Amino acid sequence: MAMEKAAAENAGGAAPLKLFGSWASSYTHRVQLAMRLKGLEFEYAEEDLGNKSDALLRHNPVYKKVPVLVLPDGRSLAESAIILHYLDDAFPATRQLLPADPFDRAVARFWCHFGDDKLGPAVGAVFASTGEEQEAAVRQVHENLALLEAELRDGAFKGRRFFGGDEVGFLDVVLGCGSYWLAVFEEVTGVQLVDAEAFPLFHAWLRDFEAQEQVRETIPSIDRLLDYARGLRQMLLAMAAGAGAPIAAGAGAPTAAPPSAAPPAPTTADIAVDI
Ligand SMILES: N[C@@H](CCC(=O)N[C@@H](CS)C(=O)NCC(=O)O)C(=O)O
Repeated sequence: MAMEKAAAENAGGAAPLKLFGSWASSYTHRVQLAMRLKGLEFEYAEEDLGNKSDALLRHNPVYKKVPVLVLPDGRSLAESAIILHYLDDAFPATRQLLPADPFDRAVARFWCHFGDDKLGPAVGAVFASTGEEQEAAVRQVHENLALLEAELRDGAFKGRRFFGGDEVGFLDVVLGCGSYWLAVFEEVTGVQLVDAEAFPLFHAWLRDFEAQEQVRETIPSIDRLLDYARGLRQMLLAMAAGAGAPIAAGAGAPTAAPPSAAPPAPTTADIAVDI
């Protein structure tokens, strides 16, 4: 089978692909899941985001974030969506996650951008706020989910089991690896985000995605995520109270790295939630 051959070739070199990641990072999970779906072997290095390794800073001096993929020859790539594109290009004999058609590829990239630019930050804002600010963030999440629901019902993804078609593809990996945080945040904040009646197609897609074998291998246990999210929310709310300013949430969900609390006092721009 082409995939097994590619995996064997990928494993047969002197050094395998190496992934720097963080256990709770949805961006890291994107790359782990993509490599599992492709049957690519890789070494994994867990980063302490509160005390980043020299290797991570050397490989990603621009953003200093995980995930980073290091190739067998030592070159490296950062940014999860870029890594996913690279994996499709560099291992053409493996299962392709992006669609073949140029227009469909562009549509998948567009909705990937939407996930990182609109949906993720709105979810992060719900997690990191309370009161009226949180209510506004919940409205934004619902507006964004309604846009995805409409695409599943009548738009680009109508009639498909997954965004990628019959199988999990690029956009499923991108959206799915952030979407399990919705349930975690619902539990921690007590706010309902994915109402199965309001968003039946999105809800069904997420359940189907989460049931996939490679997804179950990739996503940490809900209890571990809940513990982590509870601690992080407490810390964020305490910091916001100390800063005397509401919290701004960044794209995605929480990192293990506490934002700097050193003087000067954090402003809204310093406190972000990236999961
Ligand atoms: N746009 C980036 C986001 C990566 C990201 O936010 N990574 C977080 C972990 S989820 C991180 O490394 N945070 C450490 C920091 O911000 O210092 C991607 O898609 O890879």
